[in-house]
Amino acid sequence: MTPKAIALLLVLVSTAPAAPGASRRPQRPKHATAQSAWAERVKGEFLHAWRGYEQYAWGHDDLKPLTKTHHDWYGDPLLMTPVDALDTMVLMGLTAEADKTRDYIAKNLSFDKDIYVKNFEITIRLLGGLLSGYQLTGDRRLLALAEDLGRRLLPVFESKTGIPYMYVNLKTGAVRNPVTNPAEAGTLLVEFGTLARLTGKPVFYDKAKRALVEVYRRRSPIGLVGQNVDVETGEWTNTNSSISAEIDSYYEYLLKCWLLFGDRDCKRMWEESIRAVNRHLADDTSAALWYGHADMSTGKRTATVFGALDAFFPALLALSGDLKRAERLQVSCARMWAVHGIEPEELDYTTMKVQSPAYHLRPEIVESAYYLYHFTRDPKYLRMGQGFFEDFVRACRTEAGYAALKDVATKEKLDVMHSFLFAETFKYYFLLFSPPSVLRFDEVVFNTEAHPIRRTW
Ligand code: DMJ
Repeated sequence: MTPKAIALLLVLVSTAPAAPGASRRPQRPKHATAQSAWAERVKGEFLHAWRGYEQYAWGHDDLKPLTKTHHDWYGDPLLMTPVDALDTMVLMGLTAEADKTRDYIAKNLSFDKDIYVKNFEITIRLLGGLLSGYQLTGDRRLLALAEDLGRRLLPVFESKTGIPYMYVNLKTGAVRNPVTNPAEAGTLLVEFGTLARLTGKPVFYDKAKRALVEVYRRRSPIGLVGQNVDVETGEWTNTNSSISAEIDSYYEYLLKCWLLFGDRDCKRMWEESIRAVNRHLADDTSAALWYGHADMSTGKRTATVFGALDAFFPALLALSGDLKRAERLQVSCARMWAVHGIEPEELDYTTMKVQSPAYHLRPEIVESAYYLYHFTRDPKYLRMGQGFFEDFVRACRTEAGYAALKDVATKEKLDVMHSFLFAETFKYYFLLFSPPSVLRFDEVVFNTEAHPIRRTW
């Protein structure tokens, strides 16, 4: 072949459409390009809210997005928003913002304060955020802060039953509020267990594990737990059972602690619990699947309510391998969202009438879309997430950030922007639209505040 013919052949080969299966330069499928545009949009909205926080509330816990002022949970700031936001910035590749925030936390966050704090909230947001921040960046100052915090929280477990008190004073170790609930007592082991593994101090694991087991031990003969328990007497003070607020993430941690630590007690407790939940709380008709409330001893239905918080359950079912129930329940969650074009805190699923009209910028329904997309790769979950995101931006965006809604029907806003907007809501939207390489799902377990904990110690 002449050199001219060879040149012509090369031109033809390089411009010809690739044969099916041919391995020319790997091309991103069209829908992947569209997805990455969505991920960029989410990042842009995250930055919009973050700039509002930086401008009006820097150094404080939360931004008040309507009055453009700040809010501190306990008077003295604990940097709720920066700690909750840090790992999302790292995952989004916002390096300058992440470095500045990490350095600010390391230099300014102190737990040496004479304040009573809610153990559960501080654990899932701050302990979880510091631990995942440490794992993602290798900054040992974050681990040192986590260990200091963990040590100050430990007195909560000093009850007669081992079930933790709700509040602890960070300086004195004094505890208060003996009536707690399964979620607050049982959503600690992912964080305390990780702290134990990373510091080599088993006390953190042992105390939080005992708390989880002590709640489980008090289940009724039909396998359900109640809503409130006295940590001193071990008696239930409210026997209403559900997967809703005050119980929800107790179930989440039974499964996740098996997956994260390989703890076989957690596996057994999860398997027995989910059987009881599906038997007594599921409202399973041919038309739809919901989960209602029931008396923990008799299983008698006490309420047919479901809400924004309950929308974490499709994700949990999917993670446990029950994709069938997970997909059916997500259909119900999407119907709940569709009633007013954004989900209410609670509705009655038999009438679809709203019972509690607020929307607090919650992430759970997006979390479930992300898990379901991960497990099924069905593009309908991408479309679902896109629809949620459009509605969310339209209803909640403000000049300075994002605001919760007082009423999903009127879309009237509240002067509140919870830190989980950064930790969870934006993160799950971003991960839903991002390629799996941004975060290898199988290598992490998310704590209940969406802080990814890597399964290597
Ligand atoms: C978060 O703090 C956590 O996800 C918690 O488990 C439930 N509530 C909020 C988000 O809705």
